[in-house]
Amino acid sequence: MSTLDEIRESVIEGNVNTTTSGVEQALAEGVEAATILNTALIPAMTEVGQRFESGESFVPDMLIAARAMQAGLSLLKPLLVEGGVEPIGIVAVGTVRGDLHDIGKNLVAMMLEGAGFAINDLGVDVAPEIFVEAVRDGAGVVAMSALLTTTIPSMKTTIEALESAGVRDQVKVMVGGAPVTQAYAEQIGADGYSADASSAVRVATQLTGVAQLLTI
Ligand code: B1M
Repeated sequence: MSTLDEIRESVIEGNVNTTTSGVEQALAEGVEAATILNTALIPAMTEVGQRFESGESFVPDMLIAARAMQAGLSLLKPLLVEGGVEPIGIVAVGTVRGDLHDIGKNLVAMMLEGAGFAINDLGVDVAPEIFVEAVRDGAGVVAMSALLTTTIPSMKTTIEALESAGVRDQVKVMVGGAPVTQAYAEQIGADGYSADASSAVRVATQLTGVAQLLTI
């Protein structure tokens, strides 16, 4: 079994120790951080989700797999986020109200930080008024993540809260997460949508007008 296969299995089993030792080993073998992320960690979570869906595994299995994934990610973070200079903008990132999934949101935050944005991480289960407050505190982009079909309506509620608070025109809103689509983003009046963390960087830089300053 290759080191990447071992990492994938370790995450699926929720084994923090073998996930971290596997990631360390892969890095020592010269495997790129992005390759470890995209070919071992993320596919492992996809597999965990499929097993949950088919009734083969349960919520605790997802939880321990998520812990192992986060442990692996924390080793990759310094490599994915290269020290920026002056921030190119402030992004308030959060998982919307009612939703506790934060791995995708953390990845998006990490990639945006790597691209030079300052991140105001609002966490999970973020109420619309907290996003409003973040805009009043200077965020130029609100980046909302949702993983549940039952929580994506919170994105619309948040945009409405930004409008009611009179700050909608001060901020660009971008949305993403597995159940979110470009069509849904347009329907709720978001400015941008992206399917994954790396395209989130492209969208954020385009929305803020800094894309032309970077080689993205
Ligand atoms: Co949950 N869960 N979960 N879960 N969970 C899913 C999402 C699910 C698809 C599993 C399944 O049935 N196959 C399903 C949702 C079904 C649906 O709504 N259609 C589900 C369910 C049902 C639930 C509960 C309701 C289960 C229950 O209690 N009965 C419950 C809800 C709790 C709540 O939030 N209120 C629940 C709980 C949990 C745990 C807490 C146990 C745990 C989360 C732990 C954590 O996040 N710290 C968990 C997990 C781990 C998952 C799966 C297995 C993995 C999610 C993940 O981290 N993926 C997930 C199945 C799956 O996704 N295959 C599942 C890896 C991550 C890198 O991908 O988050 O998609 P993702 O992020 C991607 C893109 O989506 C995108 O970029 C990321 C990187 O490329 N992206 C953005 C994300 N946000 C973005 C924002 C952007 C742009 C791109 O711009 C702003």
